[in-house]
Amino acid sequence: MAIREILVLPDKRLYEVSKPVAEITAEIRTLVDDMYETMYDAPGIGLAAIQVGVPMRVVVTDCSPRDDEAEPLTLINPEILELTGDPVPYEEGCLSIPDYYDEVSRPPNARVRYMDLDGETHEIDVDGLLSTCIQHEVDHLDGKLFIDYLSAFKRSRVVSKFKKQARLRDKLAS
Ligand code: GNR
Ligand code: NI
Repeated sequence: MAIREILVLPDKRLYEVSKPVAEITAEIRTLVDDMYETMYDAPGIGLAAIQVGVPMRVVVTDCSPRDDEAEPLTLINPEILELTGDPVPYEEGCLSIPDYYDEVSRPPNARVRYMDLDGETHEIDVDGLLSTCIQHEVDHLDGKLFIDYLSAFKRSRVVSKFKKQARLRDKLAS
């Protein structure tokens, strides 16, 4: 297992649409192992493969409360079948947009279809934090970030800040 580097804004790969997994290969299993290690190390409650630079429809989550037993959930090719309920605001963050948090309103209930690492298809109903997390991760697979739900003004301010940081990093490294 290995901790992989997490892409951060303004990395353009974060806007790529990820491809479905056709077959669960050894590479996919290694990717999933590494994604858990990377997510727990960060720490975060979810991670999409594109955040480690792999444009495949693979997500890992663990929304269990701190100090409770781990509840890892691996979703291959997740699909949101239905979203219900009046949108509820929640303060979101993203490992690819470090140290920035803002409120996003999403429907509270989701029906999700996904495949596990054994190739079995499941359909589950989720709510609460897990619903928010899965919606956030499936957005990543479609090249969408939580800041895309904010006003253009706020979004461009955040993107500009990260572009400036990247320029400074490049300058210091050269
Ligand atoms: O760790 C994370 N926390 C979080 C909090 C509120 C809503 C979504 C998330 S997901 C985020 C990890 C991440 O960036 N996943 O893509
Ligand atoms: Ni994220």
